[in-house]
Amino acid sequence: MIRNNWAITEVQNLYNTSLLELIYRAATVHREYNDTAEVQVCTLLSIKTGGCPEDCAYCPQAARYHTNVDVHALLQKEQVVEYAAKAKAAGSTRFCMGAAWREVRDNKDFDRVLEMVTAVNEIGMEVCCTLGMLTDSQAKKLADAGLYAYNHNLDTSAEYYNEIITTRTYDDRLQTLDNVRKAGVTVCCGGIIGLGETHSDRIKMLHTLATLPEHPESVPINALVRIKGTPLENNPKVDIWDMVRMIATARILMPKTMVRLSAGRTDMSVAEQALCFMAGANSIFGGDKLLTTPNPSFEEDNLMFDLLGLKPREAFKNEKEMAEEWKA
Ligand code: SAM
Ligand code: DTB
Ligand code: SF4
Repeated sequence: MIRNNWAITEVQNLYNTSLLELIYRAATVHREYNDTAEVQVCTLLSIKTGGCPEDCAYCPQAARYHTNVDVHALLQKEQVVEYAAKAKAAGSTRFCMGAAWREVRDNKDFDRVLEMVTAVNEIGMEVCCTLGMLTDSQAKKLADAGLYAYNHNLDTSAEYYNEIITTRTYDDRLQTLDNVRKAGVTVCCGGIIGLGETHSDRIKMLHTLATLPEHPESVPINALVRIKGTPLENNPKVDIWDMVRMIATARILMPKTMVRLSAGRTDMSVAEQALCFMAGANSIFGGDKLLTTPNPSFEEDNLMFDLLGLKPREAFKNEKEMAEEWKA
């Protein structure tokens, strides 16, 4: 049963379940709702990099920190489509374009992004964008252009948010998510662990996600990538068990959601990633770059898939299954 009325104490009890029992329960839910042999491979591209006015303490692209990021203006549509087609040929079925913007502005750059969305949709990939805050009319325009998903992370709990970002509020985030929903675009919304938050903050974030009016179709769980020059550069490395615990709890709370093992895989062994899949993760980012930081190559991941008996998930699977049910 899909529930949106989880009590915070229920989330807390799940999260604090002894680890092997938690993994077992998450694996059971995962098996019931999803094909556990399938993992979706998604690819990211930073279409506009660096120079961002926001102060997100983790981010290599915030202009105010001195990081080594390669700043560039908005790419051309042709460059983006070429990159997407290569990712598709390598087995990726979802393509996410990221821009280091605080919010979308109604200008020529946005028009170009709309064209990119249409072009990538036409090659048969699930198109996702992450462009910062959106108004409802901008969300509508993206939907009309063929956008399948919009990524907008809550990152952490409402209480801890101000420690990480001061240039916008948690409510701003929730408002954009609502605009995305209303436009009929699927929601991709998750968080980062390793920001210095407590277990209670993680529990609260999972509770917020699992009690939204509809669960996000996609929940990325990122391990902080520590970036030199940012305020969080010296944070301790995320413990794999914390990652597994987050994924397992998310899986139990949101059985049908795609739970994405997102940033942080370069620091994880195949055995550690296997635990994440066991605990319910059913997607990764593939290709040797995330937005600005390294990620395992397609070749490395293919070897991992062969070893673990996993296969890449096709694009638009939910829609195909719904169409089949309609026919029956
Ligand atoms: N500027 C837009 C925004 O913030 O919504 C979109 C791009 S932003 C880079 C997308 C997401 O990447 C952030 O919400 C954050 O969750 C994630 N991210 C950024 N830097 C990260 C890091 N160093 N480690 C892990 N995740 C990170
Ligand atoms: C998400 O939750 N993680 C991705 C995607 N959504 C946009 C981004 C991870 C970025 C990691 C740091 C970087 O490469 O710049
Ligand atoms: Fe800008 Fe997004 Fe990075 Fe925050 S996470 S500094 S909004 S690019």
